[in-house]
Amino acid sequence: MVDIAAIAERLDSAQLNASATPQLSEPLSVDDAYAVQAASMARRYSRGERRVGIKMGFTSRAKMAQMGVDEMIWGRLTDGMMVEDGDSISFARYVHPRVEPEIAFLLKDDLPGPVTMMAAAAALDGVAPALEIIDSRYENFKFSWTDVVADNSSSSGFVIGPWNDPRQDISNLGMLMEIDGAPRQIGSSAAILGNPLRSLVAAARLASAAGEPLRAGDVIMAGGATAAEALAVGNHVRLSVQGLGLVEFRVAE
Ligand code: 0L1
Ligand code: MG
Repeated sequence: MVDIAAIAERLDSAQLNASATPQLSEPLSVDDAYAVQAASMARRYSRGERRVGIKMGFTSRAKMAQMGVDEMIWGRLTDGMMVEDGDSISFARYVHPRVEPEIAFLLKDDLPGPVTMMAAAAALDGVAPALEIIDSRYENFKFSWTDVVADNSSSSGFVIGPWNDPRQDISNLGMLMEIDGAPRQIGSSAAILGNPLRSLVAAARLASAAGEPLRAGDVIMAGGATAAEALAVGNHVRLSVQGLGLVEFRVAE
């Protein structure tokens, strides 16, 4: 019998103390993995953090290939993970952070799933360029599919740029992620399931199936469009998305 609470406590402590934990010794079922995620997030909520949305993961071939998995995942976002556009993060608060270029959505209406792409688009208040800071709590950033789900899908931080009018075609926007002024990842929003809106549709379905349907005001991160890049103290990360603008942050000690 899997001890959901004990694994949740272990992953939560690894996140709180910014210290890696060994890979789990027993394989988890998908249901157990999401139960661990929910239990570890309940610990964060009990410390005062508030759920502000969800993130989708492994929605692009580049991310699946980088991490050796082939199915999407999701995780919860809290206000404690929010980083203001242009601010600095403290490297010491993370185990081995990485950054990846994304598209973020803001909902103006509740969006219980399953939904069509048209209904998902109609529920949008805004769309923005965004950077996700991921940080696996497992040693060497190595995990199985269910282990990363248990670890809240490596959610760690997110930075959102300017909100734009969602009534535009976002299916194939050029994305350039620079670190310290040098191009590090170049891609297209099309890498995210052919159109990031499909990730929102999947988010609505998965969140509803978990009994936490998407609500007005929620932020949804669509998933990395390219592979992620490791962060180091002193880095300045900047993402430019065609037609949506810029988002950036710095890495301090
Ligand atoms: O956006 C993504 O595809 C991130 C997946 C998070 C899991 C990870 O790569 O650690
Ligand atoms: Mg991501």
